[in-house]
Amino acid sequence: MIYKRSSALFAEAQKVIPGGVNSPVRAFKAVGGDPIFVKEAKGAYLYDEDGRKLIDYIASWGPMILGHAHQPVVDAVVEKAQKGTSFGMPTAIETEIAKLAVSMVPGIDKIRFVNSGTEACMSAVRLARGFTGREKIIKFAGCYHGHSDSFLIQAGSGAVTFGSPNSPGVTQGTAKDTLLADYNNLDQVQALFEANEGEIAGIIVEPVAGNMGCIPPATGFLEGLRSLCDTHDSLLIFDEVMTGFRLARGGVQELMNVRADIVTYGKVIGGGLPVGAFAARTEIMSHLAPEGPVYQAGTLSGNPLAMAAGLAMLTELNTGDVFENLAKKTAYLHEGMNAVLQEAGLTYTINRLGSMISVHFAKDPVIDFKTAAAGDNDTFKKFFHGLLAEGIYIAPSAYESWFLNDALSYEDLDMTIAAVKKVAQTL
Ligand code: KE4
Repeated sequence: MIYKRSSALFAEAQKVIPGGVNSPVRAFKAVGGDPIFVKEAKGAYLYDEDGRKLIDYIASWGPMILGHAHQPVVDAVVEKAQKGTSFGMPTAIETEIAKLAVSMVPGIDKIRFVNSGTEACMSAVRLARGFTGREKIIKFAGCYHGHSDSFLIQAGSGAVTFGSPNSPGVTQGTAKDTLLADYNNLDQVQALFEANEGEIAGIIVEPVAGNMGCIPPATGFLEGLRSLCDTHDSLLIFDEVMTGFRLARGGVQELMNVRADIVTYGKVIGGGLPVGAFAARTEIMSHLAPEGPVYQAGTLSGNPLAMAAGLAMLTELNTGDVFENLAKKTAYLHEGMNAVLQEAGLTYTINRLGSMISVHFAKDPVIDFKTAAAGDNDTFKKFFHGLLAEGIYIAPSAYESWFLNDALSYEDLDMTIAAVKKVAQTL
């Protein structure tokens, strides 16, 4: 089904923006058709340019955990904007949100704000290299840590969706310092350490993967990475850009009781404005400029407008039981979808953890990139477009997680399950 106004806007956009979008995964390349252009959003609903109301399951890829245009966040942004949005000078609000974030997350003493998850992860790796004096990092096939050169080596998310995990423009000089292992495979990580003894600055991992669909860590996986880093004096970097302030107040470190050395953030921490961050204990963060020699900077880092949105968001999340509510809603959706997909006699598997969930049309359990890639993408395309026609917007790629927001009502979930039931009959 095409949506006239969105398609017209897409044609216009392509004249002046590469691919018509400012981030590839929005272009619907993985599912076909023209992307939907959103006019506005409120709560759990998107309102597209063709006047349709859609129940939203990507929440801007995670940030809108409390729903769109959440009033306390809007109020904070409007108030701050009237007093100036950025000064390039320190402001008190940066300390306020930094103190709150540090109080919510175990194992960190200090935090540096940047403008995106990519910047946070790129900076965290540089800090790990500066702190250890080593050059190599280990990442996992299918995990995505943003578009910095060191990470576009079998990255997940958009890069995998395009089927070209190694991006042109990444030099061999860079690629040689990124070692790859399969997610949930500790033996491979052990082998990499043995083959590169004394050369590995750290491991960067999505502690719950969200860029191959949602893939929880196997039992003992994170603990195993922790132990290997301790044995080899390397740093463990948890990329919590997706999971931070989403799966628990203290993220996966709290949920799984595994401590990282450096943790990166994005998405939720900015309340929908461009904010990333990376955090660690004082011993590590003291290596960062201007205190230490590891350079990192940013014109708009910690700007008051973004900090106001982030502070309002974290303040909302710091009290109440949004994480438990979201986990219950996601379990309800899981059970409902499972029942109707099974009834339709389909081959599928559903992965879920907290408010992250994904549906894979694969016969084997999806535990890493290889098993995620074995999913039937043609069926996923029909599933995506069928749901869209029913007013349900899920991630436009099988390599993405869905993100529930707490504005979703159980009626919305029931409508979604009914739509899945209807679409499942056509697959
Ligand atoms: P950004 O630079 O897009 O803010 O964050 C990069 C990033 C880092 N780490 C993880 C675990 C991430 O998931 C991301 C970004 N996630 C994608 C969605 N899978 C953002 C969507 C997009 O690229 O447009």
